[in-house]
Amino acid sequence: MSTAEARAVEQAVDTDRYPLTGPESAEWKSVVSRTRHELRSSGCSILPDFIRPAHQDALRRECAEIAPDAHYDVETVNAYNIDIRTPLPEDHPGRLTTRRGNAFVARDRVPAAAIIHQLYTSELFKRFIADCFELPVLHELGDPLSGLVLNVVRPGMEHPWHFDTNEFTVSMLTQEAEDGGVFEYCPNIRSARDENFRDVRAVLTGSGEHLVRRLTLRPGDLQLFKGRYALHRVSTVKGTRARHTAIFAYSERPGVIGSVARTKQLFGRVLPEHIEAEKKAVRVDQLLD
Ligand SMILES: O=C(O)CCC(=O)C(=O)O
Ligand SMILES: [Fe+2]
Repeated sequence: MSTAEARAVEQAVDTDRYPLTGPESAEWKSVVSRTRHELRSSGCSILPDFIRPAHQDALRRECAEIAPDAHYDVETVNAYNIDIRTPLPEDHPGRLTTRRGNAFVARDRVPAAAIIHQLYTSELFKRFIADCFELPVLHELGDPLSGLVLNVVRPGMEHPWHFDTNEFTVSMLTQEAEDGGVFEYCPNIRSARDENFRDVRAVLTGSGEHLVRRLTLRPGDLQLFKGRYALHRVSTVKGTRARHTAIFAYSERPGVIGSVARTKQLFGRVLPEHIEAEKKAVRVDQLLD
């Protein structure tokens, strides 16, 4: 850890409440143990005011400045993010489709000095997050676009019900909607062994209200979430202001890069790194040409 990194983290993060600069201290262990407990029981933990109130306006402003760079794509999706043409039985919840109403700003549009970028690349932050998720280590994605993104949901739009591909997600609201735009989720609605299509279908068709929890998130709160097992969405944003969330993607493996097809869909473009990675993936060996 460099002193400059520790200073940057200390400035923005409320290190009195969240002692990132004191790994393994008693305070660190106490926050980690509380977070682990919540993640085990409901798959979600919120760390309120993770960013100091004095820095929350800078956080909002930095992200609002890049929000116009979000890529919009009219995409019809299902909760499983699988091809909607996949043949499925009549009553399968994967047959229920919606328009994806959110848009992402890619990592290469986030200035290196922005708070969210400083956090994403911070060794202290990564170590803290890994410890909360009970993982030995976490790596930034090798993907130059999808590792750190800003999720933009404009008024009148929603980010529809879905499961994440990643087992865990780290995110931070940077700008709240005036009304609506609520994060809703169904804790542990499925597991690695049981898809529980009946309840998923109930939620998607509006009769599973008893399974849904709602979160009140504020800008600067950090959210740790196990989105592979919890169906979740952002409800329709109302009022005049868009809702912005920074999404920090990490992996247990180093060098993870998204496919060319998915990257094009999310960001409307690919970089040489994506094409290179796809070429390597189809080769039987790693020998030079
Ligand atoms: O913006 C949010 O709060 C949720 C984003 C989300 O669920 C996702 O990007 O998978
Ligand atoms: Fe998600």
